[in-house]
Amino acid sequence: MSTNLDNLWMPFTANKQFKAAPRLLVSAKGMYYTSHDNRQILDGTAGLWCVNAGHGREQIVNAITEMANILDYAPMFQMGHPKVFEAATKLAEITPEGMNKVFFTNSGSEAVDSALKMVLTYHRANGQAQRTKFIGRERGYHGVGFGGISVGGIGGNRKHFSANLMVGVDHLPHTLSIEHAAFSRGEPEWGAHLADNLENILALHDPSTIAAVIVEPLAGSTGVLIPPKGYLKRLRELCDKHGLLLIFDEVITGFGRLGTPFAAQYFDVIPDVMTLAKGLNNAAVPMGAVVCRDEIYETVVNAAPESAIEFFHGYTYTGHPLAAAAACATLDVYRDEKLFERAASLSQHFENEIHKLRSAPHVKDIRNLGLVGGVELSSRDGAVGARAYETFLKCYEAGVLVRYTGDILAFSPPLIVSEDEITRIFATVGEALKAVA
Ligand code: PXG
Repeated sequence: MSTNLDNLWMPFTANKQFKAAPRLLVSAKGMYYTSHDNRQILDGTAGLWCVNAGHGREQIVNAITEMANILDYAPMFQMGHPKVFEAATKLAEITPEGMNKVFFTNSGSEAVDSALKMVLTYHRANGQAQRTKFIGRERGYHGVGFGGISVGGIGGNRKHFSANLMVGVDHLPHTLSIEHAAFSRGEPEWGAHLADNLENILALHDPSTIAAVIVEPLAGSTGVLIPPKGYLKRLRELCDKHGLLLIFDEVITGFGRLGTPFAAQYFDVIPDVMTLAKGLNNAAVPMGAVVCRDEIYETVVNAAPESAIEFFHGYTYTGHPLAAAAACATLDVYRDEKLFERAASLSQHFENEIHKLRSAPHVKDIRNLGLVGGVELSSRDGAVGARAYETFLKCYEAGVLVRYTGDILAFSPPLIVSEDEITRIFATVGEALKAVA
């Protein structure tokens, strides 16, 4: 390979291992990447769970190109530009009723940290400044900001920074139980009672000091953990009972992954705040967002003195014109091509195909909902993650891109995937598992 790999420090990557045998993607169209060795790679992961409309969409590319020619950049502090207001309006058309206020960021991590600050600002404006603590969940992933890793529940992402995490954070137990719910199709029957642990945690704190609970409705990154039936409803009820806000981190579940615009609508549980990114603009330009209930915005804005800034937060690139143009075009593509409905209609085939892997070697559990799936493998003694890594490599060699975390394989194809492509993804994984020791 002629590309010099020395200077780049790669994120969440074994740098030495990667640079010894690199895998570069040089272009992408529709469901396929082209690799540096000129092979077509079927994208079983929508990039990193983000290219929901498929790659290289002309409408989105044109919107970005046009905007680059019209307005490269505009400040957003005490200024604005039309496209970012249009993006907020279009987004509010698909958010749950009563959640119409949008704060833009540049990533999911920034969306999470912004949401935490928004909640603290709201409680203060609402006369409850003592509500400062947050409750996250084990195995939660909320990005990599100090706020996000504090409420997040991944040991590996926290251990080097443990002395510097946010104070006043506690965690719910995660909801995965292979013992009680292995090979569940869709939402597991077992586990709604796990939400009641919130009462135990609250008993250790004074509930009136808790600002919010933050969870992914379906935990993606740590291996596709599907919420047990009734769990999220129970969590909502308990938050209401104690006056806590509920934040859904929908960075992965947003934009049709479950066949509805957001997981909130799928589970019929409406949070107070949602964090978004990834599918928001098909990942064509970095962008995230926080969406909140109207009352949160109104309370904060109305509590501030005349002409004073209400929320001391924002980024140079908040609402960047290129990101906003990409968001508007992406939301049009989702609507015009009915891609969320398409995801819903493909989900049964996806479920049937992924569960065919039950008899494949090493498979310990299979989990799925909408167009998300996880296959958990038994780990090789003393080498957690090796089996999934080798399976990922074999799939890549066979022209299919999958994700893995630990010994869990994860699948989240673009919503334009065909039934045949779904079949191919899981058949390829089946073959790979036969070849892995
Ligand atoms: N919240 C959730 C629920 C996420 O999944 C973030 C926040 C952070 O977003 P940014 O844009 O700051 O990365 C995420 C990101 C994987 C994988 O393979 C998942 C993510 C990112 C990279 C890889 O599981 N999720």
